[in-house]
Amino acid sequence: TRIIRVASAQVGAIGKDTSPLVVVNRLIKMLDQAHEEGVKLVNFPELAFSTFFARFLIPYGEELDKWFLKGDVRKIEPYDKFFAKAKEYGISISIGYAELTDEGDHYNTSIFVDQDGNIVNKYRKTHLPGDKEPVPNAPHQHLEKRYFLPGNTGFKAFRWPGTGTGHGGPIVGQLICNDRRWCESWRVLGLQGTELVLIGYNTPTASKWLDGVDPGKAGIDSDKLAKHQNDICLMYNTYSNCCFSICSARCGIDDGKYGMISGSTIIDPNGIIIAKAESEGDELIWADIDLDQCYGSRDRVFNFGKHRRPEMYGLIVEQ
Ligand code: CDT
Repeated sequence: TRIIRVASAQVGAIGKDTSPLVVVNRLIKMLDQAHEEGVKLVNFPELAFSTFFARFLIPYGEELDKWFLKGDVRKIEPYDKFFAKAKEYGISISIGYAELTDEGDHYNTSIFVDQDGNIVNKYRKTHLPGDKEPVPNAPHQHLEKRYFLPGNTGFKAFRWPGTGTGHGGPIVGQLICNDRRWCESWRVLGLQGTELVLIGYNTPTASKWLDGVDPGKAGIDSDKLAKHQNDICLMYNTYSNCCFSICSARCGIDDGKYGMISGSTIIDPNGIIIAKAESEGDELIWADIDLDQCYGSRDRVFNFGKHRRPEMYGLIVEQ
């Protein structure tokens, strides 16, 4: 067995004017709890340090760049306190933030920082949802295509060494929010033998306005429908790629009016949810996962080498 204790840190409402230090202290509180529980890895949400600013129309330039972090995020105040605490506890983390590069490019990014404080992987979000131009008359906007460049890192699996689980460490991959809805993202990680997929999300409850789905037709309200769609993509893709997944929500009602779904999960290779957040706010959930469990279906029904027919899938990669 290769058992390791992992956690998902769900982060509740953050207002437009909430100070970064207040957010950092909330995240540290969850690190404290993780440390008490003997957790080795904590997964945090997409854009975890601020409110989901892509819902606002913000002028390009200085005003927009205030939402972004430039340079080594581990060394920027007050975020440095969060990274120092994780290192002190020897806890590895995956966390999302808005990245401004030295060249002036903007990305929706996630980093994996190991137990010694080293950045082992940087992933930039591939599938950017929403719009470049504001949608007239929508109650609020989703302007990721306006503020971020499409990620250029690709879905790169990496080793997380020093965990004591043998085999050179777990094989890990990162995805960000909308990426989780696309089976292609998962399969590219699956083909690299990924054992653990880490995901953060900001999913508005008002999906009728944002993605064209009419919850009325599904007979349930938009919050329930969005949670259902979140669960099914995670359960199926975790199962069909023979891995574990940890998924963390930025949720709650920001500024009293912008609702986002909760429902953070840890899921096993059978597609079973083994831990799930129950609140609409900050909450740490954890589970002991045995990475050897990835290899049952990997050797049988999802033995990629034996059963896949890539020669029949060409349409998927045609433009
Ligand atoms: N942040 C993010 O990617 N959210 C999307 C909602 C898009 S609705 C225009 C998601 O897939 O959850």
